Amino acid sequence: MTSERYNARDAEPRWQRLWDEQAIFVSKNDDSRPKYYVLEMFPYPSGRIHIGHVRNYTLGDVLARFMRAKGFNVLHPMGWDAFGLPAENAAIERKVAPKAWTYDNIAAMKKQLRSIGLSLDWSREFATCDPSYYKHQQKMFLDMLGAGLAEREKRKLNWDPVDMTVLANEQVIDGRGWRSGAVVEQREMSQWVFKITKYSQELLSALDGLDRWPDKVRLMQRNWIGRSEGLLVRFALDAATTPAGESELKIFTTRPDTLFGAKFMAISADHPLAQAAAAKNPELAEFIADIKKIGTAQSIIDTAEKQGFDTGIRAVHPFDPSWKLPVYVANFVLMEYGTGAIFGCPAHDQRDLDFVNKYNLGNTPVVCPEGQDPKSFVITDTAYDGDGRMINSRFLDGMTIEQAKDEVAKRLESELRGNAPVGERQVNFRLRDWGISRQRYWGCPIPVIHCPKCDVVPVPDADLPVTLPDDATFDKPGNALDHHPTWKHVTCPKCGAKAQRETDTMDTFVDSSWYFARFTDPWNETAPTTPAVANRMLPVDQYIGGVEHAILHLLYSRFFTRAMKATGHIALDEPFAGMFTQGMVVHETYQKADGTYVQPAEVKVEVGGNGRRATLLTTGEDIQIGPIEKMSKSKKNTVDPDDIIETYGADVARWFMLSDSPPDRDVIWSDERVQGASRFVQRLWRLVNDSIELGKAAPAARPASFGTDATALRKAAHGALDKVTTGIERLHFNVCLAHIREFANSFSEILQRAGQPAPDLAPDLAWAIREAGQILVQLFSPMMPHLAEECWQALGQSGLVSEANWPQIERDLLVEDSVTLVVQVNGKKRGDVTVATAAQNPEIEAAVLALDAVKLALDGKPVRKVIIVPKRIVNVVG
Ligand code: ANZ
Ligand code: ZN
Repeated sequence: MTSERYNARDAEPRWQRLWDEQAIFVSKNDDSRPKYYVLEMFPYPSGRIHIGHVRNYTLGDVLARFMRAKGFNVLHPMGWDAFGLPAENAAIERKVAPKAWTYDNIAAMKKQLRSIGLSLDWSREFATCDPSYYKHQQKMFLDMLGAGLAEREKRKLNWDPVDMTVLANEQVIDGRGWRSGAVVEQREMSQWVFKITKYSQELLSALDGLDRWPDKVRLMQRNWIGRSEGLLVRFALDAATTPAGESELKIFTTRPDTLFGAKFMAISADHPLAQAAAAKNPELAEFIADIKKIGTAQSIIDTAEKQGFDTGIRAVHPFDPSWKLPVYVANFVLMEYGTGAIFGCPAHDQRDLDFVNKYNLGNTPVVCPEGQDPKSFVITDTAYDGDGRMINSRFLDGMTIEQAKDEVAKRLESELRGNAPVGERQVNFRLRDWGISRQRYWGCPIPVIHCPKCDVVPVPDADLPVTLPDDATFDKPGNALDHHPTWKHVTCPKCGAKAQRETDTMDTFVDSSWYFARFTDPWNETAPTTPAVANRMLPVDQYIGGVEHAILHLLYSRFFTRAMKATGHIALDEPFAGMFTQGMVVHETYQKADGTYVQPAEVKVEVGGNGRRATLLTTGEDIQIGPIEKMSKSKKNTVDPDDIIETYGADVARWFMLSDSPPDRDVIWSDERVQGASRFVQRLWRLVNDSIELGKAAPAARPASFGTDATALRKAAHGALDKVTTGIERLHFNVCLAHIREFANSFSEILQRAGQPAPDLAPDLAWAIREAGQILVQLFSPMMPHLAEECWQALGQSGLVSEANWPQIERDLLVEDSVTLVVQVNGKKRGDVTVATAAQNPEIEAAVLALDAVKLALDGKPVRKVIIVPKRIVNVVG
C-alpha cells in the first residue's frame, strides 16, 4: 500500500513534456480514421488566461480526449484572435508597439495554457495578426469584391470633432468621445461592407437544421435576422402642406390591420422629406441636429426618450380621403429599416403610445381581446399587442387580426394611384450589411488602392499581403495608418498615377469568421484553404464558447462560410455542426466597511454558529460577504488560474470546473470545493495503488467465471463505464463526475472487504480488481489526464493512457438481475420485495404473501386478488 502522496507539481509538467515530445495530440490530415473536430473559441491575447478560459478549454479537452480514445482522428487546434483595440491602447499608454505587446502576451498565455494540460495540436497554431494569416484574408476580401459580396456604402459613423477621428461605438461614452470628451457627431462616410443581407433568408432557414445548437442561440439569431412580413403603403400627402410639392409618403408596417387606429405618421431625421422640411424650418433643423447627437449604437436609440417634431405636413388616410394625419420627425424611426417612415397606432404599439401620451394625440383601440367588452375597452399606459377581434375599424370589424391584415392588403394591392398599387406585400429583414471598415491601425489592412483616375483598384495578388508598417506612431488621435508618413502613398497598379492605399482595416470579427477553416491546413501558403482537406475536416463537430458570442460571431462565421463557398474556397454552408455555450465562473464578492472591494485571497471565511463570517487576513476587520457575481477585475472577485494550478495542480482545477454544475450553467468558485477536489485526487491515487496491491494476485487470463464479489465489482465498473460514456457524449460532465465518485466509493468498499483478513485473494476477484482499476483510471483520464497517466504507469500499462483505446463495455453486466417492487395491501403501501428479474407471477405472489407486513395488514382476511404491475407494484386485495 502506498503512503506516498500524489505530487501534482512534479507529475504535471513531466507528463506535459512527454505528450509534447511524442507529439501525440498532433493530428494528421491524411489520417484515414473518421475525423472529429473540437474547437473552443480562440482567446484574445490580453496577457493572461482567466478562469473562464480554463473552464472553456477544459470542457473541450474532455471531449477531445474522449473522442481520441474512441478511435477518432481528433482535430483540436488553438490560435489567437490577435487584432484589436487594446493593443493600440497599450501603445498609447505604455509606448509599446502593438505587435510586440501582442506577441509577448501570446507567449505568456501559451505558457499558461500548457500548464492546464490541454490536448491541443500546437503544430497548427497561428495568430490572426500573422501576415501569413491575414494575407489570405485579404485575398478572400478581393474574391468577395469580385463576387459582389463586398461593396462600398455610405454609412453613418461616430465622429469626434475635437480629436478629428472616427470612434467605435464602445469609444462613445454617454454621447461623448472617450478621450476628448467632445459631443460626438454622426458623419456619413464611405465604408466597406460585406453583403450578408444577400443570405438573410438562407441564414434564417438553415437554423432549423442546426439541431445540435442550443435553442436559445438559434432564437437569438432568428431575432437578429428579424424577418417580418408586412405591407408597404403609399400614403398620399396633402400637397398644400409639403415643403416642395411632395405627393406621397411610403411606409412599412407589419400591422396593416391597425390602420383605423392610426393617430400620426413619423419619419426618420434622415428621411428626404424631413431634410426638405428642415431646409425651410430652422426650428426643425435644430431639432434634427439635436436628436442626431446620441450616437449610432442601437441600444442608445432604443432607450432614449421618445421625441418628435410636428412638421406641419399632413398625410391622407388610405381608406378615408377626409382623414388627415400629422407627420412628425421622430427619434425612434430609423432610416435604415423599412422605408424610414411609419404610421403610428398607439393603442397597439408601446412606442407609439408613449409618443402620443407625450404629445396628446390620443388613441383608439382597434383590436379587442376575446371576452372583453369593446365599449369598456380602453388603453391608457400599456399598449395591447395581443390577439383579438377588430373593433372601431369599419369594414374590418369582427375580423381576426390575420383576416384584417389580409383584407387590408387585398384592398390596397388592387387600388391604383398613378399606375402603381397603393399597397404591396413585402418581407423585411432587420439584418443589415456588415460594415467592416475600422479606422484603426491594429487590424487587417483592406487591400485596395484609391486612384484619382481609376477609383478603387484591388491590390494585385502578387502584392499580397499588404502588411502593417512596424514604425507607426500613436502620439496623435485617429488612425496611425493614416498619419504614417509613407505607408499610404503608392502608385496605382493600373495606370501608374499617384494614388493612396485604403487606410481602413477590417473589423476583427472578420479575422474570427474563418479561422476554424484555416486550422484545417494552416501550412498552405498559396491559398486560404486546401478545399479537399477543409471539406473533409469541416464542419467543426463541437464548437464551445461563451453565449456572448451567440449572435455576431456565429452569424458572421455562418455568412463567411457561405461567401467562401461562393468564391471556391470551401464546399459547405454551415461551419459548426454542434454548438455549446458554457456558463460563467462566478464568485462571491467581499467588501470593506467603506465599500471598497477586496480579493478572495485577502479574506478568511469561517463557518460559525450564525452562518459564514469573513474577516480581512491582515487586520482582522470585518468584511461583508456580497452577492455572487461574474468574476471581474473591478469587483476583485477573480481567482488567478496560475495560483490555483501552482497550489493544487491543473487536474484539481479541471475537476472542480467540471464537477459542480452542468457545463451550460454558471459555476460558483468555492475554495472549500476546490480543496474537496484536491482530496479526491489523493483518494483516487490511494485507491488505484491499493487495487494494484490486491490485483497482483490476478491471473493473466480472464477467469472462466466470477463469484459474487467479483461480479458486483465488475457490474459497478461497467455500469460506471456505460454512464460516463453516454454522459461525455452528451456533455453532461458533472453527471459523469458523480458516477465516477460513486464507482470509486463502491470500489473502495469492495477493496476494504477483500483486503482485510484474506491475503490470498480469489483469482477471479483479483482479476476483477485489476480490471476495475484500469477502467477507473480511464474514466477519469479525460478530466484529470496527469493523474491518470501517473496511475496508468503505476498499473504497469505500457504506453500512455492518453493514447489508450476507450474500454469496451460488457453489456451483459449492465442487466439488472433483481428488481424491487412496492408492496401494497388494498392500495396502501406496506413494504417492498426484491425478486429475481426472471421471476414469474406465482413466485412473486408467494414471496409477497409470505411477508409479515402483508399478513399483519390482512389480519386473517382471505386474499381476493393479487395485482402485479411488472417491475413496479404488487397490490394485494383482501
Ligand atoms: C404600424 C403599427 C401598428 C406597427 C402597431 C406596429 C404595431 P418589425 O416587426 O420589427 O418589422 N417600423 C417600421 N419601420 C420602422 C423604422 N424605420 N423605424 C422604427 N420603426 C419602424 O417592426 C415593424 C413595425 O415597426 C412596423 O409596423 C412599424 O410600426 C415599425 F400596432 O406599423 B408598425
Ligand atoms: Zn489609376
